[in-house]
Amino acid sequence: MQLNNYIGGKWQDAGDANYVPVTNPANGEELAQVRLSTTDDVNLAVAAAKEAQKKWALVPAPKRADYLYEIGRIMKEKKEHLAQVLTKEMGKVIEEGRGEVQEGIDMAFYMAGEGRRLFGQTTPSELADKFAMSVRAPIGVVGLITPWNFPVAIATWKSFPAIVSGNTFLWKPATLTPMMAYEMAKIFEQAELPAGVANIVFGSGSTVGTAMIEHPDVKVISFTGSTSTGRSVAELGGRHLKKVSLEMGGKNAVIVMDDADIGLAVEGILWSAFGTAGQRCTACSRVIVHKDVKEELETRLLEAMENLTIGDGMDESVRIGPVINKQALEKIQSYVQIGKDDGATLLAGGEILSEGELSQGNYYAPTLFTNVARDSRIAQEEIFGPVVSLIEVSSLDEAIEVNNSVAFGLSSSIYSRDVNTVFKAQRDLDTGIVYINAGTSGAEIHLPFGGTKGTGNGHRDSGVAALDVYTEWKSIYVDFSGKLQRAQIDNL
Ligand code: UN1
Repeated sequence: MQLNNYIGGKWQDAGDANYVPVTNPANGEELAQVRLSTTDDVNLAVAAAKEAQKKWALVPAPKRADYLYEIGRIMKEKKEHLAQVLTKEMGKVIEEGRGEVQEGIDMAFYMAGEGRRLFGQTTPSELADKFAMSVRAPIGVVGLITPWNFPVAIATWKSFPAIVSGNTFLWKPATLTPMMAYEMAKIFEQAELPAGVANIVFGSGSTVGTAMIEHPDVKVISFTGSTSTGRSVAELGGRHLKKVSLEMGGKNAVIVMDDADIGLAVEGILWSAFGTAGQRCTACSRVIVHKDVKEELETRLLEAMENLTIGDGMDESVRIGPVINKQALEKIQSYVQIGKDDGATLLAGGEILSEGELSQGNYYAPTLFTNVARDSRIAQEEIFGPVVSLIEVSSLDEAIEVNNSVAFGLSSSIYSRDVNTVFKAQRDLDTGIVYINAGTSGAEIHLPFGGTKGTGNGHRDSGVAALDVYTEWKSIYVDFSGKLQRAQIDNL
């Protein structure tokens, strides 16, 4: 199967004749080939999106929402198929594949509801017989750059608020996971979304991403991916005065206090650290544990880790699938070496798994380090794999300080039964998302998603906050006095 661009409602060959294979990380099987695009393809897509946007902006928002209801309905109907494609191309276990598709369905219905809200504000004027209001106005053509770890959900977080608020978009999915974008294009077509509202251009960040950011008709860039790429996106976007929304890395911690329900904490850590093989920006990669329960937590975590079945995510009994590719395996392995060299104690894992059938795919053993120094590289840098570091502390204040000592601020979590402890923690943990008695992952789509510090640049995906990325406030004054009224002068 060869994947081509979807531009202006048509399937179009990309200009670059080169194809990149899409392989199943569970077994190396080639699933498809994706044709790479050139700057010309981007220009074509932007032109189609710009043309379509003029009409789309005039479609009443509740009508735009009807397309989202239809998209959500089709996604629901195709949920199992979509989940299977997702698991095959990305590797996450099928249960999580279904979960991710569900996240997209939820986003469709949630944002469709926004079509009947998109609330503005009315504000009293300081002058008599004058009415004042502010409304959300669409911005134009928006460019979406999405990562491979959530090939469908993250695209829905961005594209659905964009279209319900009257924009059209150009989407560059990750070249490692283009099949979900292809599936979504088919759904847009089936939902009869007007041509040019949704455009998909496959290709590399350096060509397609750069061309999108530099194009004068692309007004907003929404990016999710690594901090280093995000920084380049922001720099280039800044030069071209683009509104840039960034969602980047995490170094999320679970804090386990001495009064925590340890069994519950173990379950939360396992789910957040090893789910999606640790390849979530919300993954737990640090456990900050009170010294009085450290030993118990280590023992119980190790016990529980023995039951984690590893293999092809299509097998319903498997809990941990492969990582995305060989480079990811190497990166994880090099961090494990750094951890050992820095004097951390390796309690479990720490190796590439290559026995039997596992040799066909990219499998890394769930890995647990303890006695990790809080400032060591494995405790500070994002690894994006199934590796978790235990750090010992003696008090809540110290735990919060350690949590906040990293360059990222996406998600954090605390396990404690004490109401004072958890209320203080939710206030002082410097992250965009805080969980009390739950792991660091599992954000729901109707709440703002994003983080502080190196995780982002102040914008949020998801929730009502996403509308701020794709709309501009327009303030409207209606003077019905029939005479000249001067604000700041005549009302004194
Ligand atoms: C990501 O890892 O980029 O909160 C997104 C979660 C998911 C989304 C993760 N709902 O874990």
